[in-house]
Amino acid sequence: MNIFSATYIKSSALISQCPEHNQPEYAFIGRSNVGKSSLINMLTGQKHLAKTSATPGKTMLINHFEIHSEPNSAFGGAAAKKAATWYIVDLPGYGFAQRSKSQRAKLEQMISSYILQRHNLSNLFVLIDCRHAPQQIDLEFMSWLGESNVPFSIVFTKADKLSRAQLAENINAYIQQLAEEWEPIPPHFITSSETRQGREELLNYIEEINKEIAQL
Ligand SMILES: Nc1nc2c(ncn2[C@@H]2O[C@H](COP(=O)(O)OP(=O)(O)O)[C@@H](O)[C@H]2O)c(=O)[nH]1
Ligand SMILES: [Mg+2]
Repeated sequence: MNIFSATYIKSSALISQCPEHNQPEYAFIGRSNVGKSSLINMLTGQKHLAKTSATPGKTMLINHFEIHSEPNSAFGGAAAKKAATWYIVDLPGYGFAQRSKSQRAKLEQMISSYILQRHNLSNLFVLIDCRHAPQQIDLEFMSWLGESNVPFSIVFTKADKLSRAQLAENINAYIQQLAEEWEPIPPHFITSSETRQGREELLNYIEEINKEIAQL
């Protein structure tokens, strides 16, 4: 897939303020600082599209970006070249301990109503820092997604921060942990916003879902 434009649309505090819900939408979520904004910038090829930060917990709103893309396959004629419009959503991070209890409750309420009520949410990408052992907060969040029938996949981030052997070890350990609860194991991707590892795989995955939706 070739992304030829990515534009910031708006930031919303409530689902009722989100843009029109007539296009497939892909949201990115995970703990504060896991690399959500960096991944969005890497995928779109625009370094400053989503605000990245060394200080965790900055994104407090639902941020919509509109994407225009086309398949990069040269085959299949005009139909296969059909351009697509879809949204990327940068969500606030969860589990940021330095927020007050009431602030956290408010954010959780906003995130869960977005996830459960946004009809055009085609897939939620749950980001996991590949350096860490499985964390309860992520596992519980994914269990809740499963119970709520929310389609999601896992994106391991910051792969450049580990050696090849350590990366393989950590991913295997994570998958073993997932296998205790999930059959089949949710789709997963290994990425780095530094080296652009995983970019093609993620964009192809999105393209496939977009195509399925277009055929409905
Ligand atoms: N080395 C490396 N650093 C990353 C990567 N992704 C994000 N970071 C850094 O991690 C910090 C948090 O990233 P950000 O995208 O703002 O995380 P967010 O809070 O989940 O949106 C920033 O300092 C980024 O530069 C990655 O793939 N590799
Ligand atoms: Mg962010």
